[in-house]
Amino acid sequence: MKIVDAKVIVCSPGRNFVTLKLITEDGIAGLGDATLNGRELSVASYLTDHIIPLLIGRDARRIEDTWQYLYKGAYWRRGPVTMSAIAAVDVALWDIKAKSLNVPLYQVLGGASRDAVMVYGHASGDDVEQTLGSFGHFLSLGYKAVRAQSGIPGLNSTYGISHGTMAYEPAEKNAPPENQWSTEHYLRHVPQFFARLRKEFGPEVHMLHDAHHRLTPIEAGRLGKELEPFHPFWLEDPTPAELQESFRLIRQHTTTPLAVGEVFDTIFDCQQLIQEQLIDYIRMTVVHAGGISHLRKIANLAEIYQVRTGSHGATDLSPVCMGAALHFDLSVHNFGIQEYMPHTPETNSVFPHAYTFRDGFMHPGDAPGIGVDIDEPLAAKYQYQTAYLPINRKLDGTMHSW
Ligand code: GCO
Ligand code: MG
Repeated sequence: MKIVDAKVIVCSPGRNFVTLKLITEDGIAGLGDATLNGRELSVASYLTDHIIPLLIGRDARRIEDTWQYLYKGAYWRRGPVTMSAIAAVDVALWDIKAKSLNVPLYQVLGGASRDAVMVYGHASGDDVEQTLGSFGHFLSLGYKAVRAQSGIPGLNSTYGISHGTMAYEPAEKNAPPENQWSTEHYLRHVPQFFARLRKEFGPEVHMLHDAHHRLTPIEAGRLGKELEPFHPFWLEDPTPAELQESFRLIRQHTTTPLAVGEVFDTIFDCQQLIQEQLIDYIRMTVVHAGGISHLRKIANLAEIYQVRTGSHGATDLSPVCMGAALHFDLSVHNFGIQEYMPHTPETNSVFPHAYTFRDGFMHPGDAPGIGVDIDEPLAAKYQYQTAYLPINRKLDGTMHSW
């Protein structure tokens, strides 16, 4: 089953997406997401310039061999651009494999380990009252787990707060927006905010929070400890994780569960975090972590150490990634939770899909393959637009992690 054609489709139905489409000699088409927010064209060019010429004529059935060929064959290993490009090929090949067998992808991945996958939504607001309203709205939609981010008194902007009624969307056209940061303001605010949330919504709902890489380990230890009475499901990205051993310090101070990894791209980024049981959830997802093949190896390593998955699922991952992630989530034994931000109607019309949401849970559907398609003529109407993620500065102007 030879690959005879490949194309990279860049479109912007509200935000930018990069999609790889592979076609076999039997006419089966497979899709893979290759979107890297704010750096989309680099992955598109890596695919067009370096990968596609190597794929034409290869046997589409040899998924693992192709993965190794692209990973080892490049000599220059790892990195988000390389791994997103490899992921797109890998997912497209899994899509083709499952379509050629006429089954949904999860059946090829060992079958379903559960009936459906629990997802969490994103509540946010300029202040606590508004965030409580947004949280209640997610509960009324059936969500069993909700992430809560609120504006911080004294700061004119922060991570995770949407503009008006739009879902939170960090990428902005033309130049990077600038956010303001103060660790002191943040640490004073979040425990009170979580106390209000728990009081208002009772003990059952899972409450999540994203610190978005902004604290030092000891500050994260303090926050984790102060949140313990309110039983958060997880505290995400408490500190930047380049230094994996820094999580030891957080662990010494708190039993609040920790989730990390949306910016990681290979198993080597989380090996120590997993093997020393320094985290509870690994946040890596299909598109940025080398595809289904590599992510399954990460999940298998994590399973031995009782770490569960909690894949990234913001709107900057396309519906192609979301579909693939749901097949992964349904099949892997140590699934924990899946992030879910619904895409805009424009995005959904460009990417028709079989996955569904019901009562806080999602299912990838039973269409053959990953169950996500792309409407190419419609995609062509939405031209790429330069967009940047925000940057973050402390009140004195010092650059800080965003
Ligand atoms: C999350 C993430 C996102 C990222 C975004 C960057 O937990 O969903 O932190 O909001 O910031 O995906 O592109
Ligand atoms: Mg995050």
